[in-house]
Amino acid sequence: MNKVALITGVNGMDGSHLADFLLAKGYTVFGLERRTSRPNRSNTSHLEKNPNFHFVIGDLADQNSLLKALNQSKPQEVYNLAAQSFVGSSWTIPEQTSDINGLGVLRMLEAIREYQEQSGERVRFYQAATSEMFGKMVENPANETTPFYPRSPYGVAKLYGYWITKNYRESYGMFACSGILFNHESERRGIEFVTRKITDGVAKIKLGLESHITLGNLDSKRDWGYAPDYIRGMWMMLQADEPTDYVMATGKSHSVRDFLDLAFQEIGITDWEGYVKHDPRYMRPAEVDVLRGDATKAKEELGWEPETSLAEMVKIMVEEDLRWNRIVANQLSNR
Ligand code: G4F
Repeated sequence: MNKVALITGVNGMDGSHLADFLLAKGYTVFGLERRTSRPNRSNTSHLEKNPNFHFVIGDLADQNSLLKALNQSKPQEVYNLAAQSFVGSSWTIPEQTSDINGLGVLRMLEAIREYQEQSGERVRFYQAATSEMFGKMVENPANETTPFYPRSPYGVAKLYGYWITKNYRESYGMFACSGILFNHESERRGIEFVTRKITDGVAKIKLGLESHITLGNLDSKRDWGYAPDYIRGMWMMLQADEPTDYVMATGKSHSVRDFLDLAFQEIGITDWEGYVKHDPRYMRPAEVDVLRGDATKAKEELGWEPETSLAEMVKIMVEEDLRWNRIVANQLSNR
């Protein structure tokens, strides 16, 4: 019998890559999406006709909808990737961020507990935790024993999700674990995140569609990896003999400036300063200055390692944004 997985947040970058990954492994995949008047399926429209993939309606704000989704899909594995994922917005909508990123995890764990009791089946649960929980970085690089110091409502809410997952593992013996993933990006990244904002902006500059990119803090540093590498790590965590938490990271930290260097290099520009403007609107009330992770535990226990370098990832992202912007520009000029 093929395995069945339920993914929350399936329309996001991670959710859509994970659906592709699990389908290629022969899983039947159910993707939870919220009811909206217009579903946001730009990352998942290619799955609509796949007979092994099914959308299911549900919401992390509605526990009963989660139980229904579990009963409908009957999964062996649940990947909780749904979240208010943009750190910057967590100061504007702190309560909604806390509800979904914090209490939403509790609702899913409770729904799984009830589903397990009713059906007699066992479910393995993956929680998308984050390096934002390290925030001020008490220790550099950070590993699974580093104390947390979140710097945003987003980070604080994710910390609740992390602790409640650990607590349900210890309280009820659930196979529940958190992946403490450092920044990971791809060509499917939302345009509001700095990496995609840069690669899309660079592509538009190359095609003469824009004259500049407007950004905030160029000095902050992140440990950036390629999302499909991290998706593989999520799956490996749920195949382990015992549930536990893992840091996943490249171990290397680069500034936003370094990212700009690499992206502009892809279009043959080395002196990019004149193409980048500053706007204080993109500065945050509290910044995470630097993030860098130590993934030794994941390497030793799971055999997980990132395979794609930052330069390779930037190349993929710029090429995809060039391709996409060309299509849009052609469509507009043919009108
Ligand atoms: O791309 P970002 O918005 O990502 P951030 O805040 O690091 O969060 C991402 O990674 C986390 C893991 O550590 C995830 F949990 C989270 O869900 C998300 O995936 O910003 C990166 C850095 C920040 O320091 C920000 O201040 O880039 C800086 N930045 C400078 N100018 C900008 C901009 N960020 C954005 N989004 N837009 C700018 O114009």
